[in-house]
Amino acid sequence: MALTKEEIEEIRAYLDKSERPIYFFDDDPDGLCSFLLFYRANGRGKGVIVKSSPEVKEEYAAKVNEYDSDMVFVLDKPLLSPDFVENCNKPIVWLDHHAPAGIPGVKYYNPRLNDIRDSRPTSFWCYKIIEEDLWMAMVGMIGDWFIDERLAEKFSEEYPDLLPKKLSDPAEILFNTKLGELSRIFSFALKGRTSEVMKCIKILTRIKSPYEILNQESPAGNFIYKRYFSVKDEYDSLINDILKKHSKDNPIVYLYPSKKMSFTGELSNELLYRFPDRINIIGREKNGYVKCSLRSSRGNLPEQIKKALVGLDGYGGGHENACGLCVREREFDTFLERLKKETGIRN
Ligand SMILES: [Mn+2]
Repeated sequence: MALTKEEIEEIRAYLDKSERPIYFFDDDPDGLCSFLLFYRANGRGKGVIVKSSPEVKEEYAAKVNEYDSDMVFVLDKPLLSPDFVENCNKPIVWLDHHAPAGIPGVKYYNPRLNDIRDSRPTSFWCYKIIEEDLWMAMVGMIGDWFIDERLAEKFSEEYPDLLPKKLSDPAEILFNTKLGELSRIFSFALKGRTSEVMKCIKILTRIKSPYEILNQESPAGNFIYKRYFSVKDEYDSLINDILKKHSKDNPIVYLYPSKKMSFTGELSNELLYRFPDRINIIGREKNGYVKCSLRSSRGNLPEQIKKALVGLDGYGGGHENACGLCVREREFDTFLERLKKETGIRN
């Protein structure tokens, strides 16, 4: 057991008690759905998406005071700045499933503290805590490339057309089912300008069923679906370009300018699904740095990245098969050569 029964009850009690919760969450389906689950269970509060950095930085503390919040929830973010804690005089509940990184002054919950191999997503735990809106929890979990057999079975019974029974491979589900498509719809709702993103999130807090979106059964669902298609155009042009130019490579390396939307995580996932035995690195160039997503099914990716980064100006980490990386542009080639050695790729 990862989060204990006591921990689950504690978090539930904090959520029930709060009258003006503020939520800081990661900008992917797992983070978004974690927020939506808590927001919908509590019925009040404000959501703040934390983009472009794995850390909730100091400047976000001002939002807590601005909103006059009574309780802070940090969801699915790997890092929290000690200066944020310093400048925020409200209780902070931090729930995450990345490498443990708790700091003083915070009520920190992470399944890995009890079992380092337990990387079940944040939305899984949010569902365990509130036990409502299973469909949204499923959207979040599959976005993190994860499926829980028991919950999947329950979900399939209610929505056999979204997730056929007996499917258990997350990649297959992500790219070949309606549930997977929903996860991409949620993911694409987070792309683009912050004002548009916040509008989509607000609409998602009110959606009652997955069919509202998939079959455009309401104006709200229709809005989210339309938005998905306009973002998808941009995504498709990138994936098609990669497939045209790099479908024979290993590793697959593709860098594109940062003035386009960030799809590195989504592109990486699709490439891992299409080419499961290859490594892929998809990045955007910005201010002299390259920010990348890496996927690989060859062993321990965080360890390999750490070794390849020794002495270089950069950082990276994440999960065993899925990582983020930021490295100085002129050192990218060095990093790449080392990573090939670490992972046993020969040219
Ligand atoms: Mn996550």
